[in-house]
Amino acid sequence: MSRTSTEERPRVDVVGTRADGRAALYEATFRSLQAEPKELPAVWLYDERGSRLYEEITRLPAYYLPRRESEVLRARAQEIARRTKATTLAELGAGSANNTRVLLDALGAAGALERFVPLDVSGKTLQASAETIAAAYPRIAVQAIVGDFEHDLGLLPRGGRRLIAFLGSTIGNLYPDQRARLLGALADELSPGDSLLIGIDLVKDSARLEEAYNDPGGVTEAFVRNALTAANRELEATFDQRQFAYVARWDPANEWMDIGFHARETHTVSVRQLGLELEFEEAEPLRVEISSKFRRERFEREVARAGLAVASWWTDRAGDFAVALVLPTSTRSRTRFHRPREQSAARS
Ligand code: AVJ
Repeated sequence: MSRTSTEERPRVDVVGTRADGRAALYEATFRSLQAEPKELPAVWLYDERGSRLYEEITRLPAYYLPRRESEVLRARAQEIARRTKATTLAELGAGSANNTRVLLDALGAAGALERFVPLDVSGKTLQASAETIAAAYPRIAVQAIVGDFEHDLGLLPRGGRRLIAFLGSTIGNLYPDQRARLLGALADELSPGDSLLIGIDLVKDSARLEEAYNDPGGVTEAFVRNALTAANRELEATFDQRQFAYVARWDPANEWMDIGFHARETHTVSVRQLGLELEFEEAEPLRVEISSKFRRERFEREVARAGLAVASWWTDRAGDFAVALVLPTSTRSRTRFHRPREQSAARS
């Protein structure tokens, strides 16, 4: 890429990779692998190969999520631009930032946008998408952050009106307690004038959900198996692909897709970097991710509990997927929530 001599700084700027990021990941992995059921955290899915395989998933006919989200964003982008007047668009778990372009177009046309801040755990994917975006939108600065949205929200630049996008139903990968923590952290991070845009997959017919995670060509299986490959490489683990059968099924009680493996027979896996010897029983599950599906009421309640409010809820025509515009509340109800009952009754 050539630059003109008048340009004073690179328009793509990558920061992040906290020194303790790795330690936190190893620690979480150490804990999860000994939990019941055993689990390999979903971040292991997103190395360079995993990010590429996920791109392939987004093109699968049965994997409706990105297309539905794009339908909603295209219908609402101008309204989002008008209502948020964002000067900074940040994106958590940006990946290739495909659906984000709809927002960049609308915010750019509205004239206030100055900066795009994608945050992702995969440095290589992030660098590539930051450069693509910078080339396509020459008038905005791109400031990429290599990081994990559960730990690195503090790295987001401050000032102006910020729109923080969390698209693709990535929020579905979090357990309810992690989700509450993230929404709470976002509530702490948002100033008046800032806003949040969250993409949410909705509860629907279980057959369709299971088809979305069991494509006949095995792309999704290859994507999930790549987490074992990544753990073998980075953690000196001995997961044997032949010993694990891929399973992705709907859990109606928790309303999430449960995605991972069953051990084909009793065997042991060692994870050298973590000092672990894991005993697997025959048919024992190894979870790699959950993909939670939502209902409007529950989502609104969770958001309210964090001291935020759903200002708009938009779905595609089929009602498969929702995008919620979430705003900070002026009266921080999150702190009020924990106050004794008498006090709030006395005020009304
Ligand atoms: C990127 C987390 C939204 O849960 O649907 C796709 C990941 N896993 N197929 C999802 C995924 C298997 C995806 N998210």
